[in-house]
Amino acid sequence: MSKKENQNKKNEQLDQFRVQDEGKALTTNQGLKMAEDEFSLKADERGPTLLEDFHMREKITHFDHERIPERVVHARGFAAHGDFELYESLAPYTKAKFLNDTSKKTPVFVRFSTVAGSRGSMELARDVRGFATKFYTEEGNYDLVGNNIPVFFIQDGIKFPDLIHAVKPEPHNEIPQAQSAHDTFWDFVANNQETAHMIMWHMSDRAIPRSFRMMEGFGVNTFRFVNDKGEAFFVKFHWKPVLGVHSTIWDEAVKINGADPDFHRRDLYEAIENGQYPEFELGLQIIKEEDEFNFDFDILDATKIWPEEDVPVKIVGKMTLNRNVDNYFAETEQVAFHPGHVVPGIDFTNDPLLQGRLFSYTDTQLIRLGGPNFHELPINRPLCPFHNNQRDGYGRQTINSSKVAYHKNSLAKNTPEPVSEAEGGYSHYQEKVEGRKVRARSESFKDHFSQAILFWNSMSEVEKEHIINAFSFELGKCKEVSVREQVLEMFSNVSHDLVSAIAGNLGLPVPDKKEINYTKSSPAVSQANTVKRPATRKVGIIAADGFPAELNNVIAELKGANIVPEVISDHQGMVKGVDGTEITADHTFMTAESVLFDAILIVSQEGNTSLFSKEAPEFVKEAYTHYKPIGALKEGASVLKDLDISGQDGVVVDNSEKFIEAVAEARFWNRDGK
Ligand code: HDD
Repeated sequence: MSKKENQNKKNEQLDQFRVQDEGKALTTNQGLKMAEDEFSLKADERGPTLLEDFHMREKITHFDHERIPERVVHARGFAAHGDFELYESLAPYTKAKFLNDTSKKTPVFVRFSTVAGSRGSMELARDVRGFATKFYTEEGNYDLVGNNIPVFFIQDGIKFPDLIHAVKPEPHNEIPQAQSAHDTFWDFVANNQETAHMIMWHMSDRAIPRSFRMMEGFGVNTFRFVNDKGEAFFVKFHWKPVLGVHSTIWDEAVKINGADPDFHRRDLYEAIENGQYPEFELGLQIIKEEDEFNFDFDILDATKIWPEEDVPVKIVGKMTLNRNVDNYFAETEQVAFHPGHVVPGIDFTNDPLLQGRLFSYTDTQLIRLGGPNFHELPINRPLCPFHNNQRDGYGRQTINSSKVAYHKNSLAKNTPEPVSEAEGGYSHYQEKVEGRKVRARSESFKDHFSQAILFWNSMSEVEKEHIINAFSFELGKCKEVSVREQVLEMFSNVSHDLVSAIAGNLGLPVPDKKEINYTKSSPAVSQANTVKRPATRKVGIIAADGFPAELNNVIAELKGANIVPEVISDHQGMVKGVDGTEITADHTFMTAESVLFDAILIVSQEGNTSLFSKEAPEFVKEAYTHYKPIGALKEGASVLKDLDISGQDGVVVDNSEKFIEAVAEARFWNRDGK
């Protein structure tokens, strides 16, 4: 469904490279049709294979070389194509054409990822999520390479290898995979206290998103906009998901990893295939140059947010993801992002983390994609023409037919020729820089705790409880007591309540109160204040043969609210209602788990098998303990009675309108008198 109808210029370009092998004759890579593909060439039927067998050699050699190095970070990811539309011209701030012309759609390719795990790791790891967008603009590719958390662990790019060495599996035994819950990570945290603010986010629900479609994205670093008058502005980029920001809870995440390690990619893939296209609005925070020093933090420090209440986020456009890739390797694995891929009107600042990033990304593509021509891979090609004097290298595709490959020249009339700024040539913003060459951190970067406190102050009670649990889990997995103690010491600078609760869980003494009195909060960072919609939520309907006729209407109503109902029964195939109507069972209790659904609607109390009467209440109970909406239709209500949950928050009987409202609410934290 998503495929052909969502054509854009990038996909037209990719069409030139798409190959359909189905229905074709088998050939070698040289185009030679082969008469046999099952048997190697042998000296006699039972004899040795011959070196002469070019077909076997080619086939096996290619197979032997199929793998490329995975990304050193963000190895596990999933991507989709889409379009970006601009709501209003941003000409007063930037001359970037794709941000000036509201009549144009810009093709995009977005890759979401986890950070620490390797390419085959589970997706519901407690981790930061990458959110990288490539805009194929008429002026060249612009990459916004962000995360789902607005701040970062470190302030200077030179520390990135240290951070990653600490969080990756420990080198002596390569344990644990895709987890920060181990000694080296927390040792790094306690000994590099600039991590404090990021760790608060990392221990929050943000690190276990419900869906890639329900996360915010942030450019994190401070960039610069330049308009056509040469005026510059500091800018931070935001992506706001139209469905709001939602998370799983830890117990659920752990179980999802077992039930469906591909949970997030499946969710994105299916949403796009179903035509429920994920949408994200682009937001900008803009600070005038003259206001650079008007904040109680340094606006170039990537461990700081610009609180939205102080610097409002201006919503300027929308991105819609509407097409899945045709080939994971060719597109998702080979896409190469770089925060240094900019267009006129977008420039860098002296944010020292950004400066480090500007080196790293090309460098890593060289090893990962095997040479300097990765820009020629179909997914990485700009939509506009590109010409320069760079030549040769592994895998070169273009045939540059001129004999001139140098500048300046007379033989090609001095072309390819640099273009003036007025004609669209990129020209770096002429920032005045003065100072001494030093290896140092600015004094203005040394407050590591105020915004960590701000984050804590902004959390709801439930969010605070989750943060305490996350710290207690992570530190509880650390073997070294000294590491646990150092972390407690460190976070006593953030909240005495927080460390007291964690220390209680760890059975350790509570450190002295050290926190400064910082009362500011930012409601925008709490997920309690997010948008809530029923759309695209997945409802598991437990129904057996003989289900009541009303179910058909309920399913229609759920679909009307853009909810995705899936039927679970004691057998697959068709399930028959009392009135003779049939619905398809998408799952049995063997193929589905309660944690894979946003809500459960129980319709039948018993099915044909004893498994039904055992599993159906289990499904409901588990969803209930995860604070999810529970609906019951007709005899399903007796399951609620048996479980003693009737009348609890978010438990709805025979009322589909109320049930849909509950699905939108998603979690009911006040159950059981809490
Ligand atoms: Fe990075 C990949 C995001 C700091 C070095 N980074 C990578 C990806 C994302 C980010 C989303 C995956 C892109 C994809 O899907 O292919 N990185 C960030 C953010 C950062 C950040 C938001 C902080 C603001 N990164 C950062 C630093 C360095 C790197 C400080 C090194 C000095 N990042 C890399 C890399 C990667 C990468 C090694 C690995 C694969 C790749 O680039 O293409 O160059």
